[in-house]
Amino acid sequence: MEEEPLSYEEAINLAANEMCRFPLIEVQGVPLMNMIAEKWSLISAFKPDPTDLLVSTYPKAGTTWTQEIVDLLMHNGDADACKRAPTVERIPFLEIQAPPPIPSGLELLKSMKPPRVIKTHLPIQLVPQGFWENKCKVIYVARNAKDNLVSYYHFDRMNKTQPEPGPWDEYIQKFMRGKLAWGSWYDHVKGYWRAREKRNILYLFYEDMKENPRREVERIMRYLDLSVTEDVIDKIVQLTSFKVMKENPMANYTFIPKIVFDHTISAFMRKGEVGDWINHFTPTQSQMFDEDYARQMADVDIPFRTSI
Ligand code: PPS
Repeated sequence: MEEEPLSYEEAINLAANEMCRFPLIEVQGVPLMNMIAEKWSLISAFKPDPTDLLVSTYPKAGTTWTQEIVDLLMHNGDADACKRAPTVERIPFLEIQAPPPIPSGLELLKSMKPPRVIKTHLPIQLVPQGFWENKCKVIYVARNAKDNLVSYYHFDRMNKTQPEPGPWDEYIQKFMRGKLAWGSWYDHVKGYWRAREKRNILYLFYEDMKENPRREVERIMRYLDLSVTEDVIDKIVQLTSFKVMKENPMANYTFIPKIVFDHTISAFMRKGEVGDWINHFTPTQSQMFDEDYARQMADVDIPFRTSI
């Protein structure tokens, strides 16, 4: 007897259940979701076009915000044009391999003509060589370690494709040891920092974007060799404020089914602040973290701010 085909909802549930909480597998010492590790040779062989732009971050550092700014700049502030599809369909996530409706980055890239904006969380040593050979522009966004860690913790609670975060205290340890998906925050921010001049990387800070979004939008505009009017810049600043993006279904990730991203546990657009770490770290945890931070960051001077 022929089996009844699965409904869309059933297929998503099955896919999500089967692929729920992917284990991490190391690729060149960097833990990645197993679905990514399995496709690694294809991902690292990806050849971008010289006109493609890479937006790179450690997870939860301000990727979606920056993607929205870039998309709006490229569409002269046209809000409707930037609502043509959810972020993951407008801007392929290079390495992602996840349950539907999240499209595979490589598949999506095949269907799009350059110039494309491409998202990645890969540390610099894993970025496909083609990006450097073709001298692609790269925007890197970094966020202070404590807020980045807090945001990642809440994301791992609601995102059913990544390993369980476990208790907060243990999560801090995992972050410090680089055991979370996409590896060490410390190596990530240092890698791009050291390469920024040689590789013409625009290195931005989440804290600067919060402090003066207009200044940072203009910085991105200049880097992209674009020119938009003052009014359009004002409009972009307004459209990419936390409040507006939180309500934008094409930017707030609510299109992803609850079985994959459970916003009732924690919203993707959670707080969008600098300094929320203070509500999570106990004084003892904060001191221990700071001492370890000083050791891990002793060989570099990156001007991170944990408050503004
Ligand atoms: S991801 O999954 O790695 O792509 O996540 P990412 O977009 O890098 O980071 C999500 C955090 O960024 C906050 N966010 C914003 N903050 C300020 N303004 C705007 N417009 C904005 N958009 C997203 C989002 O709320 C997450 O941070 P937390 O601290 O968890 O709120």
